Amino acid sequence: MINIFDPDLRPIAEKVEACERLSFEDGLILDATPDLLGLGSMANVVRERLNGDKTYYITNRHINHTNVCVNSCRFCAFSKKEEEAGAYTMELETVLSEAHKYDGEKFSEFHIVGGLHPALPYSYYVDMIARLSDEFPHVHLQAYTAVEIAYFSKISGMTIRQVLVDLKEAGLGSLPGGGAEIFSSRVRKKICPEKIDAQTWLKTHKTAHEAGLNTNATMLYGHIEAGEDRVDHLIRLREAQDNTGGFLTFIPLAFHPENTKYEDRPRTSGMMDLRMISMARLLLDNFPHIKAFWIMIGEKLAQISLSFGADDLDGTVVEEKITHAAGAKTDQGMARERLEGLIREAGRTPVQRDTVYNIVSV
Ligand code: V47
Ligand code: SF4
Repeated sequence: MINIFDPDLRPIAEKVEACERLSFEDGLILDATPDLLGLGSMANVVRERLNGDKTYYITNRHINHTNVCVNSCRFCAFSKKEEEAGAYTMELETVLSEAHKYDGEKFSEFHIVGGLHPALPYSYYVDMIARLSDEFPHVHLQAYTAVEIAYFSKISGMTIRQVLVDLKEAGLGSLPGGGAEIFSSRVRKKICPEKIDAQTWLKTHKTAHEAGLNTNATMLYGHIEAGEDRVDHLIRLREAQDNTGGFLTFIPLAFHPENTKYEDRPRTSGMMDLRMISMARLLLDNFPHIKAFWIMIGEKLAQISLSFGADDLDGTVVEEKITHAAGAKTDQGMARERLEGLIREAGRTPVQRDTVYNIVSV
């Protein structure tokens, strides 16, 4: 049942009940409505239609091999220049020993992303995947954002397709969803002028899907973007998914301003965090999953988001550096038992999944 007090939401609720696709204009209404509960209950209808009361989580470990980056995105507190204090780059031996650090935890995924290093050779990235794949044949390697893949293509002189095929042959399992930020070129030019444009991000994911690699998608919100930029971003992702069907999940990323060029901006509100999850669930009708990344929005809101459209909390993570560099107050990782407890308390059924949503245990 959908309870709505904003009359502008009623025609949208009728479409949701009839399983009709929402338009750009509908998206603008969702982005502006004060009726968060109306919005959330519509998103919950879709969430339960697609995923019942299941809530997915994964036992994963994040590894960031370097924070050195040739780009200087204005929203990023993680990256450093090579000579700057706090800059680090792991030797491959260190990446391997990091991966072994919690042996016995039975991770099903390593999530690996890093900066665009000015000097590391292309072989470093392929060897990292090959060696991890050799030592951890049962762990799925979700590594390198589209931004990194495009950079590898630049430094190696190979096409994006060749890079993806090469990495897949070495053992790459899928691509994470980072680097999408906001597709609007007006905003992108301001917040990350050196980063690949939206077309290149989308083309890299399309090429990955064609090469048999699934990928995720994200949107960084709560900085200088407007409502129409958020709706535009989601609709462009929906079109991309219509073409290839290779996206697994969408993750809205709440901007953290500390230690960034936008430090004077407030953090996102609870209203906005829940609105992004609900809006994504309603507009991305062809995405099987919407992930509430508990690291970014906090355990408490992530738990509530399970009734506002989200069906996935991501995972144990162990060590998160990117959002914590920008002032995240959450823990860096969470025990599997705690994740399960949060899900159960929210009235949902915890389902342990692997990266591509095969069920590991219920
Ligand atoms: O692309 C950078 C974002 C992303 C900040 O695929 C920031 O399952 C908030 O994409 N405040 C990398 N966000 C992380 C990422 C991700 C995370 C979890 C799961 C998955 C997945 C992907 O982090 C970057 C950028 O959009 N980011 N700085 C910041 N200050
Ligand atoms: Fe580099 Fe990525 Fe940070 Fe941009 S967001 S500065 S590309 S590490």
